[in-house]
Amino acid sequence: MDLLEKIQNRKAVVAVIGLGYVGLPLATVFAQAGFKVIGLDVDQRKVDAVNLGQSHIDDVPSAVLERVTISRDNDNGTAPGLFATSNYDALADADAAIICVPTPLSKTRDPDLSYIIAAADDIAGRLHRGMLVVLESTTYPGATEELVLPRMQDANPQRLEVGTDFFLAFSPERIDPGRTDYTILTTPKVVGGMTARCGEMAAALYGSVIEKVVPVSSPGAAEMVKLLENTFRATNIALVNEIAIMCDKLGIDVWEVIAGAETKPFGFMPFYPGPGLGGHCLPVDPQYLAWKLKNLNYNARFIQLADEVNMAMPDYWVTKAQDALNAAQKPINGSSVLVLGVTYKPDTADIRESPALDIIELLLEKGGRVTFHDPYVRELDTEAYRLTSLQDDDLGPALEASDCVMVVTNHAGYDWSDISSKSRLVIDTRNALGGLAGERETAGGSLR
Ligand code: SAJ
Repeated sequence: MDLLEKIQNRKAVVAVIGLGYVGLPLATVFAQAGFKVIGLDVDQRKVDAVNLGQSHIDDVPSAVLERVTISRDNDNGTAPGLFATSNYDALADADAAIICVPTPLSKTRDPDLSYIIAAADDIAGRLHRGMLVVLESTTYPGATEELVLPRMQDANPQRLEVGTDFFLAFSPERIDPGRTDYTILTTPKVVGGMTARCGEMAAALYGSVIEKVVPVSSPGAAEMVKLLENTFRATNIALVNEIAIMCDKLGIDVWEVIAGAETKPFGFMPFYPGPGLGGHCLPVDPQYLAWKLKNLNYNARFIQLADEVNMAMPDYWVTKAQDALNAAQKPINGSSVLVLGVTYKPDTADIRESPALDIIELLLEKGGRVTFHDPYVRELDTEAYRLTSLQDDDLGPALEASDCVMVVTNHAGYDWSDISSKSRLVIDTRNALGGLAGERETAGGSLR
């Protein structure tokens, strides 16, 4: 039975490398669809937890995971279900291997490709005829062809040929943790194969679980689709952050302006000013594109400028706090500042690249006496400082005691009316207080 038939009969064994916020949901939906799935991860704790039906990913409830996991013992080859292992030799049993490993930036903000390379090497040693390899991790255009393909071809003495002996594609992940209006099954899946046959195999595999598959002509096109999506967001967020600064200087309320622009039913898409650009996607993905183009002697100016604007927002907001305290004849040095919300976006527990971390560091550098509260975060332990969250969810006393309150992440659970009434000075980076604030500064800062 060839790969296509195995996929159509759900007899294909699918390996997912990396059981994080992308890999675990993907492994789960393939298992739910009746495939035998091998979940691979270097973290033995994650492997053990998955096999016990204990999920470490919010989007995969443990009750769901429990229903699809099978232990290795009753594994009879292609029995449907998911089992997890840290033994990459299991790849020898896989008909398809999907790479869902991290693609972070290094300390010098260059791409860290070590995880992709390690996964490719892990597969290459077990590559066999008829196997499909798909890279999902967000990366620069050309990575699949330049990093993964050579490792597949060179690893085998019999030198398997792509498109005939094995198949290779790129398919960007579009998982948005916590989103419920679009799920992994209902979000269209872009697929770009090294050859037409590669694309056909990858489309057949994803098409067996995901509602809509969107074939493109090559892995490079698919890699670029993802980078366009997230570069579009990062640059538009930077644009609206700069518009906010302009409105501040013009004495115009940027939030009123955005609300007005939003009434245009076509040709406009709202983005909102904030404390900066956080998360593991937007601050990172465009840098992969810029890095690739730098190697081609091209300067990706929009990405560079957007990065500068977004990364300058924490300083902009701390300066607003400093100026507002100064207006109340209080130096920031020695003033008590309460930071509300430290995750990178509301109603998530993720603090990766959160601008709140930079805001707190800047406040501490200026001598501010900083406390923070976040319903999802109990402690911040960075290279620059270590702070424990306010434990008491009754914020009243802390609000009243603070010289300045900075709203950095507008979690849905905050009582903005209470915060507004009990705070002497609020610097509101998210317009969370909206009309609640008294006299408002134009860029969303409100003074008491
Ligand atoms: N942000 C703003 N203003 C905005 C929108 C976002 O300041 O108008 C900030 C957020 O506070 C956050 C950062 O930008 O710090 C990123 O926010 P995000 O809404 O883009 O959320 P992410 O980083 O989780 O992006 C993910 C991406 N999903 C995938 O890569 C699969 C992105 O492509 C999605 O469009 C985005 O979720 C989404 O729409 O929620």
